Parts: sequence; structure tokens; C-alpha cells
Amino acid sequence: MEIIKNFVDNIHNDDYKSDYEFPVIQGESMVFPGGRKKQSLNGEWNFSVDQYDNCLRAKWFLEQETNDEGRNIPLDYGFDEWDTIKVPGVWNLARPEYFYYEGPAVYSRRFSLEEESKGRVFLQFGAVSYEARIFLNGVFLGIHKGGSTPFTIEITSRLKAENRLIVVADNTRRKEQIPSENTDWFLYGGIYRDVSLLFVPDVYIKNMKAGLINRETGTIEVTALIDCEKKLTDSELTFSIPELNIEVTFPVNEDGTCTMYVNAGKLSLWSPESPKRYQVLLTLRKKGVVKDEVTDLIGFRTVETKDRKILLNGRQIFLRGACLHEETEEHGKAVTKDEIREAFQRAKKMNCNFLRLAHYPHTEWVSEIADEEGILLWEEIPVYWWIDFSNPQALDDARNQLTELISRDFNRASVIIWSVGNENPDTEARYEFMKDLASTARRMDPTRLISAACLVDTVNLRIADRLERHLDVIGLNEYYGWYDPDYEKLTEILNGSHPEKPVIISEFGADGYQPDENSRKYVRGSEKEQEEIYKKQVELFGKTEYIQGTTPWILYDYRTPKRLGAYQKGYNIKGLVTADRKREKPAFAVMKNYYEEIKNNEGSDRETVGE
Ligand code: GCB
Repeated sequence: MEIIKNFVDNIHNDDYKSDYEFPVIQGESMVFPGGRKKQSLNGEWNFSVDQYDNCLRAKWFLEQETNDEGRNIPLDYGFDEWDTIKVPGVWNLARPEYFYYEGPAVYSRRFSLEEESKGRVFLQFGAVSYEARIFLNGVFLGIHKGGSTPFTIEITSRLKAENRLIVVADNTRRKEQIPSENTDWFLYGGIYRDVSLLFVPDVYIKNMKAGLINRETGTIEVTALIDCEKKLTDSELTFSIPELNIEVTFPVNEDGTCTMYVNAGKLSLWSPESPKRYQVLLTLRKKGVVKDEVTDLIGFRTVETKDRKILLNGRQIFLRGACLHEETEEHGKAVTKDEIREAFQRAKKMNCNFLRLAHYPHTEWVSEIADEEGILLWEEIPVYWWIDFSNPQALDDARNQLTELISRDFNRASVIIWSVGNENPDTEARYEFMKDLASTARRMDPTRLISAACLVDTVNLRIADRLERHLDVIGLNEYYGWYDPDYEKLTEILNGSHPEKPVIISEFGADGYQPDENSRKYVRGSEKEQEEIYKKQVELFGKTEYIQGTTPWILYDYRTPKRLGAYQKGYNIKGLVTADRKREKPAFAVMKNYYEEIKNNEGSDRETVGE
């Protein structure tokens, strides 16, 4: 059928999105940012919600103001006239009318380069929830899926003296996404992490990963990739740690790859008690001339399991943790560095050495600050509850989020566990899906532990999940005392199970509200009840030798559209501290004391290799 061609074509086209599904921006295009020249694109951007997706339907991004006959087209947008919104930030908290908005929204800004660039230029986003379609100067550059991981796009050939950047950010919940439609947290919208331009030379170091692979010999493995259009010749990479007078040079293969083994000799190991980091440099030379250089601040440590124990730098460690969502009342998901530090201080006050970052990748600032402050981390992708497990598109998305997370945080000593998901019932489709993710994580990073927060087998009262075979550490979520008040069951589960691997109780807890003293009505979930549940839980943990860590649910109360009870009022109130972060509930002290006892029974972790 002949389609009518006029300026209202777009209202007859139901297939309008098909032009914006490719190219998909994925983990392979990430560029190592450490030590590079950057230009921030944070700040005020023009913004409008676009409920009907008209930026895509009517191709607003073309900014076409006249038709083929030169007549003016009526415009339904006004990028430069729209109100502005802060980037990074979530739109939900920018204005009361955006609070519950879920759907497409258009961000726009102009920019020019602050300095002339001779090499290549990349556009880098820390995170956009959930789909981001990027347009530069009227051209669609690609789509990124996944609301919590970074992505990079090359824009060298598209740059002009004056540039118009448009991002269509869409946080619509969809069945095939990761997470899917149902979560117990608030799915904010927007460009909520940094946006910047990254400047690199024509031939440049695309990535650099460094980690300690042998504590006894002090061997660091460094892998790097050089991005160049032609075969690489006469090139070498030098890895150096100036503080240790280490400098080693290796030739780069023709395809740009290079693996280096560096004997670091006397290296002070990174640990929570002594979070020592070293400035490292990687320099690319061609025929002796410096072509590129990147830097990073890296701590070196090992983590492994032995029997049912977790070993950090060869010594047994109990993970004294808590779960943490990426949220504050004031900034939503766009948390600040001060707020992260505040959370770490609170966790340390509770005697924690570990945090489970639930249920998706948090900002890279968390692992950077954790490296600095000596907090161990569990990082996770949002394969949460029900996922469209038999859909290859969903697997592709999950795999990509995992790839982007591991690529981003590979050099962070604080990260010791990659978690591939949370509470997914043990079906065939889920097993295949999660197995794939576990092997992806292992292939990308054999130096860390793989885990997942699993469900208890509530029928046979056992720790039993087929996925365990593919994990190093079993995460176990259980809410005995709360959802199921029968503690006898928990005793049966813990005593009757014989896991071959260490177990972390990755969730337990209960609601904790302050009851109205005048009310006579009994409602479950007071702070007192929460405290009692915590006391019983930790008593049982203490008797179970294979439990090697605990992360109660959760450090702070947080927003969730799921919880609309009289006391919850849109919040999950299982926090040990209130959502305004001001008041510790009595259960906080239970954990603090429990961890204090464990801590007092541990020796110092400080160790040096090569002595
Ligand atoms: C869980 C989930 C977590 C929930 C929590 C709860 O098992 O993993 O995301 O928020 O329980 O409060 O029920």
C-alpha cells in the first residue's frame, strides 16, 4: 500500500521505532577512562517528558524547520526553549509532577569542544535508565540498554564546531528487560550519572586490566588492548609502579593485544585494615615514541575459597556486611560522593567490612571509595525475581550488563564477588540462563568469586539450587521470623544442609516501624519485632560453621512502589537505619554487637608478599 507522504506521516507509522534499534552500544565499545583528557557535559540540559515518543515518531532530532518546498513546518518541540534539568540527576525528584513518570523523555544540549582535538573523541555516559538513544547533530548514533552500566560511543567524524546532543531516555518497564516489570525498588528515570567527552590519540590504549594472580611470587597480570585500524607494528607497552620502582616493557601483538606478567616483589597487600593503593601507569610506544598513556590507582590482593572458607590474601575472613541500595531521599539514584562516604561510615560503625550492592551496578564511585576506605564489595546485575529466561534477547542484555560492570570495575580491589542474580526460582530455563552468566563472569575474570543470592528449598527445607555448582560462594536469602515466623524451619535448613561451598546469608530481616503509642491495634513489623528477629537470626548463624558472611536486608529504608501499607507508605522499611539516614533502629545494635564479637575473634589481616 502506498503510504501518504506528508508531514503527518509519523502519525500513521506504527513501526516508527525500527529505525532506532541498531546499532546497539555494548560493552566492547567501552574505553578505559583513567588519566585521560575529558570534558564534562554535566550541568543543565533542556528536558521534556515525551509520553508519546514523538521525538522518534516525528524525527524531532532532525530539527527540520522547512519542507522540501521550503515552507515552514509547524514545530511541536522547542529544545532550546524547554525547561532545564540537572544532569546527572533523576527526573522523578526534579519536579513533583515527574515523580511517577515512566516512559520516554528527551534531553538536549549544545556543546563545542573546549580545546581543539587532534585525535579521536568519545562520548561517555555513566548510566541512563533504561534505554538511551543517542543523536548527535541530527544523526542517530545508537541505542544502549541496561539502566546501571556505562557506555561509550565514538563521535570523532560527527563533530562540528557547534553540536546538538539529544538523548531519548526511556525507563518503561518491559517484560524482556533486566530487571523485568516487577521489582521491590523504585526504578528512577533519567541521565543520572556523569556525561563526558573523552579525548584519545588515533592509536590508543582501549583497556587495561591489572590484578595480582600469585601472592607468593607477587605476580601481577596486566592485559591491555590497543585500538588501531591497521595491524600494529613496532609497538610496546610499559607497565610501571613508580612507588616500587617497577617498570617492565612488553611487545604488543599485531592485533593490539598484550598480556604482561610483572613481578612486583615486595608489595603491600590491600585489605580492609590496610587499603594500600599504588599509582600504576601504562605507556604505549611506537618505535620508541610515546603514543598514549593511561593511569589508575590500584590495590593488590587475592581472594579465593578453600573448602567452606573465604580467604582474603590467604587468610580466612568473615564478611561482616549489609545490603545497600543506591538511593537517598534527596537525590534518588543519583547519589553523591558524600552520601556514599556517609553510608560507609554507618556501615563501619556497625563493624562492617563488606557491603552487598543490591540489586544492580551502583555508581563507579562506590568501588573507588571502597578501595580507598577498605570496604569489600559484592556487585550484582539485576537478574532479579522473574526474568524472561527463555528469551535470547534478555540473556544478551544480562550478559552485556555483566560485561560492562566487570570491564568497569576489574581494577577495583574492593570488589571480591560478582553476583549473577537474585532469587530466581530453579527452573530449567533459569538454570541455563544463569549458568551462562556465571561462565561469562568466570571467563572475563577468573580472579574473583562468583555468587548469586539463591532461594531456600522451602519444601525439603534445604539449601538446594542447581546453580550452586557454578558458584564459588552460595548466597542465601531467607526471612524466617518475618515472612515465615517458624524458626524451627531455619534450624532444620541450617543443620540439615551440607553445602560444599561457603555460604553468605545474603538477606534476612524484617519490617521495622515505630508504632503509634496511642494505637491499640497490633500490626506486625514494629522495630521491637525486628530487633527480636535479628537476635534469633544471629544466634543461629553463630552455630553454623559454613556461614562465612551475612548481609542483612537492608542498611537504609528505601522507596518502593510495592509497599503501600499503612506504615510503609511507599517505602521498604526493613532498614537498620531510617530513610532520612538519621536514626538507627534497635536492630542496628544487634548487628553491631554480633559483628564486634566476630571481629574480636579475628587477627590482623595485614600481610606482605615476597619477604
Ligand atoms: C527479597 C528481595 C529484596 C526485597 C526483600 C523484601 O528477598 O531480594 O529485593 O526487597 O526481599 O523486603 O522482601
